[in-house]
Amino acid sequence: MKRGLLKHLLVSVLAVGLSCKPKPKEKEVGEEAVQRPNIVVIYMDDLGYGDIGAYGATELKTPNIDKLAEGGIRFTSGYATSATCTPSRYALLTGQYPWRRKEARILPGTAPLIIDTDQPTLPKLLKKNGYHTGIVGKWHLGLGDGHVDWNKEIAPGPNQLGFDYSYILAATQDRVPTVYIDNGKVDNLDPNDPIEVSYKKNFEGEPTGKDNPELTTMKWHHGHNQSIVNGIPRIGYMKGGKAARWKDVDMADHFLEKAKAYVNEHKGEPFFLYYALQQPHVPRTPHPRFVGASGLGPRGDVIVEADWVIGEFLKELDKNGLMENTLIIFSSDNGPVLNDGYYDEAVEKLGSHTPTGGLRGGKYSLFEAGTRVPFIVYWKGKVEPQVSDAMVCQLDLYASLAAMFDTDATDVPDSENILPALLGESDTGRENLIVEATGRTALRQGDWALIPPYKGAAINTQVNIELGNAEEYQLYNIKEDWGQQENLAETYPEKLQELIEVYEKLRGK
Ligand code: NG6
Ligand code: CA
Repeated sequence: MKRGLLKHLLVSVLAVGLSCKPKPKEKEVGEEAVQRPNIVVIYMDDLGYGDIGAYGATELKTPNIDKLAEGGIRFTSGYATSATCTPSRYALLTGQYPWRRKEARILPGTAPLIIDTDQPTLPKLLKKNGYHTGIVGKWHLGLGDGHVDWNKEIAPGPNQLGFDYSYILAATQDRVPTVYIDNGKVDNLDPNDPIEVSYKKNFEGEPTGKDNPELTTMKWHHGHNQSIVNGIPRIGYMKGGKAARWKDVDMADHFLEKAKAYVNEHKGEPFFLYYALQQPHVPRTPHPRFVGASGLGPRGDVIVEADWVIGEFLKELDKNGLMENTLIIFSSDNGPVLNDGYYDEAVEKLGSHTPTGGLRGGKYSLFEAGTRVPFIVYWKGKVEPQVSDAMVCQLDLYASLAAMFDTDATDVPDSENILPALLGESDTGRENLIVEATGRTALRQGDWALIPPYKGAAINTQVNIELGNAEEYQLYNIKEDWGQQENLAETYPEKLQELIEVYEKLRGK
């Protein structure tokens, strides 16, 4: 508390001091000219545009996230680069478009690390600028060099990419290995019960969701029928490591404890925490105290749980006097999905809740709901509460934060400096953006969305989501047509041509 206050006072005194001086001809240099607030990125998994109160949800209550939105900037055109997890996280951490890297697709739990250790990353940038850097939560960017022994040090991973501290789950909650990894080592591993992981074949004698449905407490709908952990059938096979296996219902509390501990340990220095929550990705496993909390089934319950977790985390910042000195960015890695492979009543109990907020598509889709997500910037006493329509993307955090430290980001050209928009000082964000969904790309520019023709099914019937595939170009005015119902490609041939040219230039075609 004291330290935070002191810091704040010091900054205020300095600011007053500076403003009394005659206008400096040259930029102030040295320690105090550059601001170094703590930076926290709270990143949700599969949370849709309409899944929180501040973005229009009425059936689902998210008071803590809403407080961030009401006291900060609520962006209406905030984007993940992609409609799935790995590529969005790749872009967030590297500032590079994920379609430049063919490995940036949904990864199995055994995939090697897809970020080069000599590549620029957000944590490296912050480290260079005096920050301690940590990640707590979901990783899903691969680990190791392709030959990981889960019983030894697992590297390279986050700690080789600029994170001083990492406490992660390797891939997704529905993929093996179902263990936490603490700075490159499986947490709580009993050396007498080694872990083996395979995405190719089962280990002899190990039950699977496919062959042993009687051992499952959650039923699989598609995929998710391999190794069973805690009664939940997963993607991939795993053997051993019994003591290290996570308890799904405790995951939210467990990550919260780690995030709080991180803040407490590093409150005396500028810190960057990438807090990547696992909700509401499948399997949706609310702690018993949240079961039934939303009335919308487990998907709603884990969103309520995540909101509670965020509230507790904010309390911890507040308790330590850090609110005025912490820049918080809240967003999601991709849009919503209801049935993503388990029977968990997400569809049946949805009622009138609209996870997409009326946008078309969802997770996996090139339509807006795939990538347009809640995006909130909160910095108490610093950022004016407002709603901003500026187009902002997670890809831009790298160049924007670099600008905050007067650091050059020319090594990361895809990332744009939109710091004034992110701090609410300008309503101009990016001019355009290439969005990506399962390897396909599309263009957002101004009020327009352009989707090039793609072969393939119009709808993924397993998840019941429109993917955006069509034989012809699709052009939508998303300002006037929020739900992308009217293809204007034939009505505005010149606009169509203009956007095709922009798209092809950006894609290097
Ligand atoms: C899909 C899984 C889905 C989810 C997704 C990754 C099947 C049939 N579906 O392959 O359940 O795990 O991958 O989601 O296995 S993401 O948010 O991490 O991108
Ligand atoms: Ca996701």
